[in-house]
Amino acid sequence: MILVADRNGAANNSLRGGRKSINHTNMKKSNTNRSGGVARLSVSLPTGLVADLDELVQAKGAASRSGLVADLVREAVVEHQSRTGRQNVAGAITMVYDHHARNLQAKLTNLQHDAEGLIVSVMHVHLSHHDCLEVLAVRGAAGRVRKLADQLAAVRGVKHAKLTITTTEHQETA
Ligand code: NI
Repeated sequence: MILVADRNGAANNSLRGGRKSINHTNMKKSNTNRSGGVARLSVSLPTGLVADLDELVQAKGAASRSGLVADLVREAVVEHQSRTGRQNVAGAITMVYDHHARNLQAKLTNLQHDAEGLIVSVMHVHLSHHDCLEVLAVRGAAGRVRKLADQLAAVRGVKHAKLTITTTEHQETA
């Protein structure tokens, strides 16, 4: 199969386990810069995974295999960059907590005040008698965003906390 990627080797991390290889010899040197242009490369995937990929293309209504693979690669790149700490990211921290837990509200409030500048918006939903759902829209250095999410998740009484991130840097879409 043929897929399109904008970075040499980036596709390596995007697909789930199993055999895979990327034939770099098909990459044109002139197309390996990170902005603009399209590079063609061939990859080898287990047959079953190709069938899964095609099903996913259909299910998601993606324009092509290339478009879907490019999306998966971008997701993996953003995820990777978010661990380096330097990249600016935007995203949401979604959490559910029992507001009856001792000192929980005060701890969460303190952490959010300490993360000055990171939180741009907060939505609070009283889910049930016990549980609250809170969604924090965040923007800033990846390391700080991730640290805040980890700190909130660690507070006793927080049942679930998940950080979803995207990039704030403009990217060409294939
Ligand atoms: Ni509430």
